[in-house]
Amino acid sequence: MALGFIKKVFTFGKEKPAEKPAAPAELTAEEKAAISAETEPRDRDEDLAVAEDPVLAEQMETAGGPADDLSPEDISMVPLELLEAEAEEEKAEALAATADDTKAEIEAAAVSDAPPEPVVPVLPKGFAAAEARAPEPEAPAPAEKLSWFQRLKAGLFRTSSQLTSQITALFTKRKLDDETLEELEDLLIQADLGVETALRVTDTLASERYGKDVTGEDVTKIMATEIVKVLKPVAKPLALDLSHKPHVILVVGVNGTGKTTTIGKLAAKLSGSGLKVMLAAGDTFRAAAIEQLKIWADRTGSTFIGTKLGADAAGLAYEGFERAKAEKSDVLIIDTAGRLQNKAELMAELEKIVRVLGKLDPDAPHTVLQTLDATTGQNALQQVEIFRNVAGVNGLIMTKLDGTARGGILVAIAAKHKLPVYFIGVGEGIDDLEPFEAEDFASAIAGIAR
Ligand SMILES: Nc1nc2c(ncn2[C@@H]2O[C@H](COP(=O)(O)OP(=O)(O)OP(=O)(O)O)[C@@H](O)[C@H]2O)c(=O)[nH]1
Ligand SMILES: [Mg+2]
Repeated sequence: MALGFIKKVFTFGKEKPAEKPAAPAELTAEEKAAISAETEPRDRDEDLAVAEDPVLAEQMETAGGPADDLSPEDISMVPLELLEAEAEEEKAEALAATADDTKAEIEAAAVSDAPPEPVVPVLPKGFAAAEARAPEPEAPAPAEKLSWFQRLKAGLFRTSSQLTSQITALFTKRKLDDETLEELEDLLIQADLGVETALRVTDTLASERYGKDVTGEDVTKIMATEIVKVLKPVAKPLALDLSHKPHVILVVGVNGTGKTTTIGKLAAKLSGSGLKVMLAAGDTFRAAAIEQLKIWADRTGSTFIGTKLGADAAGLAYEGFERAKAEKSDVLIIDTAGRLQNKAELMAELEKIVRVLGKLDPDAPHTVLQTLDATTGQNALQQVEIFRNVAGVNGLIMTKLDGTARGGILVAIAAKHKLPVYFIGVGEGIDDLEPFEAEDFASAIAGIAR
């Protein structure tokens, strides 16, 4: 049973999560303020509009006034009997005309199958019949969804185009010598790939092609192969040991690196696979952070546990763990407040959360996930170093790989820390989190087709 679950979850990143009904949109603080301002009773004087030039009653036109073309004198001069006789005559003529029209209509209907014309009522002056609504234009066929690799390639386009154009420029009509090798090494280091990977590429290139003509394409191919060698050992699925009930995932990282959003995306995948998920709002510093996680819980059908603003985060983590155990949740994901790795006091708080969870289960937290923002560049290396020492980080997720020119940093982090990279984030949407694949990533960064 547990094994079945594990197998399912091992591949959960590949499965499309079941569609969950979106939670009703929450009102933002501004929207609430706008609504209360609108419903607030206002000063009466302010409400009453005063006409600048009131129209006098005697100047007002009335609908039932005398006809313009007949003066009162004219009317009084016509004998009453004559008027009545004329009226009778007109009535008879009108009746005869109507009878003729009706007869013609019946005859026409008998020979035609066409649907009768709709009766258009005569509207009073000042009104017009609304034009018949044109039929709704047909919705354009949905654009074909890009494959995962296409999305990854698009996300890493800035990284790869910068890198490949520099490599192409360097190797235009040049033989491979020490000078070009050195320039290539600098270029790869500047692209955040790290010294180790840069040396791997130049060493392989030198051993295979030294003194020969080399094209930019030759170099990017070798670069992709070397990047795969670095990434392959860290591209692992997130293993969940569901015998724990719950498997506890603590999510840590610097401010704004995508912790809460990533938790939401993970919860969507897990609950979409039929697992019972609980989300604990361990970021007790900001009311908005608690609310943000609550929205993700609602969206993903996860249970939510939070506490009041400013409460002890370690206490909430403990309480969340106890409740998740009692409710037999499969996975408990604990959000934490973002913190800079050099703020000792905040880092100590993180240490406390880990310690407290360990009291309920010596193996907990079973996974300590760190989110890294791909746009940060080199600083991410140091972030991993410190969070790893303090909180025992044992897995990484790199976010914001869409549209960054610094995607190469993931290669440097993999080479240095050798920590598993479980997923990568390529957008803000619920589905924009994909299992990390070494070959895909290397090809996308080198701008080559797969
Ligand atoms: N483009 C893009 N934006 C992302 C991605 N992941 C998260 N974001 C956005 O990054 C911003 C910060 O994300 P959060 O999830 O709030 O980050 P956090 O680490 O929880 O932030 P703190 O709680 O303040 O420390 C939000 O606007 C997210 O929508 C991603 O993969 N791509
Ligand atoms: Mg957050």
